[in-house]
Amino acid sequence: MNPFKKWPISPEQASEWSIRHDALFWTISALTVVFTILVGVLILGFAIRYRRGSTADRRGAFDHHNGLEALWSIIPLILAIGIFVWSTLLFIEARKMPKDAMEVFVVGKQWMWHLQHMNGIRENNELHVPVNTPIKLTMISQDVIHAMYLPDFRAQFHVVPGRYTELHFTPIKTGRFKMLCAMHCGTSHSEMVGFVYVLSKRDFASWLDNGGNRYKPKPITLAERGKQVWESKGCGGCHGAKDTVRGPSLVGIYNSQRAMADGTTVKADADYLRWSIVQPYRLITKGYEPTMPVYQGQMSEEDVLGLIEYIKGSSNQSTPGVKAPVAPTVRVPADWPPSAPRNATQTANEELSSGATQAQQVPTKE
Ligand code: HEC
Ligand SMILES: [Cu+2]
Repeated sequence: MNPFKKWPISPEQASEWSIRHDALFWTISALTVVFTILVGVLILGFAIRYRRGSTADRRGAFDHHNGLEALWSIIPLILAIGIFVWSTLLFIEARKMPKDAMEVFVVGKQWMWHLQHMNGIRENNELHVPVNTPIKLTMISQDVIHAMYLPDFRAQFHVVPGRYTELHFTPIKTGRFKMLCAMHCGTSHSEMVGFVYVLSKRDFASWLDNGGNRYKPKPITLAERGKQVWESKGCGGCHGAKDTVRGPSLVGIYNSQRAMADGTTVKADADYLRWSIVQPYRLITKGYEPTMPVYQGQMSEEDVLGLIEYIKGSSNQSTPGVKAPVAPTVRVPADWPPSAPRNATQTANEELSSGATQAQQVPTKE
C-alpha cells in the first residue's frame, strides 16, 4: 500500500511490517488532507458567499445546532480512537521481539556501526542477513546516544550508552538497504551510514561459509594466481613473446623439448618448469647464461603451481602476463592450504580498514 511507488518519496518496503506501517501512515495522511480540504473549502466558500455587501439570503440564520456539534465531535472522535487503537497494536508488534529471531549485536560509536554476529563474524557499517528471517538487533552505544534507523524496514530505535536496546525486522526482499543514525550524535553524524545486505538463504549460507569477511580475497583460479605472481615478480621483464637476450620466451613451452646448454634435451613438463623457477641454475637453456634470479624461498609452492599453470595456458596467448590465460578447471581458494592462524594485529588491521575513514579519524578505546 504505497500510492507513491512510482515516485520514490518514501523508502522501499523491504519488510512485511513496512507494508502495514505504510497503510497506517497513508491513512493518517489521507485523513489529514481530506479534513484540511473540507474545512478550507467551507471557510473559503462561506467567506465569499457571506462577505460584506453580498446579496446572499441571510434569513433563518442560526447560531447553535446540537446535531452539527455532535456530528463534528463524534466523527473525529471515532476516527481518532480508531487510529489510536490501530497504531497501538502496530507499536506493540514493533516492540515485541520475535523469539525465533537471528540475533545480531550492534555497537554504535562516533561515528560508525559495529556489528557482531552470534557465530563471531564481525562487520563494520555493513550487516548481512538472510531474507525472510526475523532479525533481532541488541544494541548499545560506546559513547553518546545514537539511533539505529533502517528506513526501508521502517525500523528505528535509540542506541544508548550503558543499556541494551532492541530492534527487530524481517526482510522480505533481497538487496542493499540503508543503515543510518537518526540521532544527531556529533560532527560526523551524517557519515554514520552503512548498508544492510539482504541475501537469499543460499547466498547467506555461502557468505557465512566464507567467514563473512569481504576482506578475505575471493577464491581465484591457480592460473589467475600465477598471473599475479608473474606480474609481481616481474617475470615479464625477461620473458616476452619472443626469445630475447634477457631470456627465452615461455610461450607454448609446456611439454615441448628444450635444448640445454650442456647439450641434452629436456621435456618441459611441470617438474622441469618448477626447477627452472626455484633453482634456474640447475638446467640452463641453450644460448643463455644463468642470469635468472633464484626464486627458491622467495615464493610458496602454491605460487609456483600457479606460475606453471599460467605458463601452460600461455600456449595460445601471445605472451604470458599480457592476457589472462585460459582458465583451468581446478579452482583452489587463495589461501589454500589453510595458512597459519590469524594473529591479533591482522584482525585489528582488517577491522580498521573495514571501518572506512571514520575509524581512522577517531581512535577508539576498543
Ligand atoms: C633477470 C631476468 C629473468 C627474470 C626476472 C626471470 N627469468 Fe626465467 N629465465 C631467464 C633466463 C636468462 C633463462 C634461461 C637460462 C636458464 O635456464 O636459467 C630463464 C629460464 C626460465 C625458464 C626455463 C625456460 C626454458 O627455456 O626452458 C623458466 C620456466 C623461467 N625462466 C621462468 C621464470 C619465471 C616464472 C620468472 C618469474 C618468477 C622468471 N623466469 C624470471 C631470465 C629471467
Ligand atoms: Cu550516531
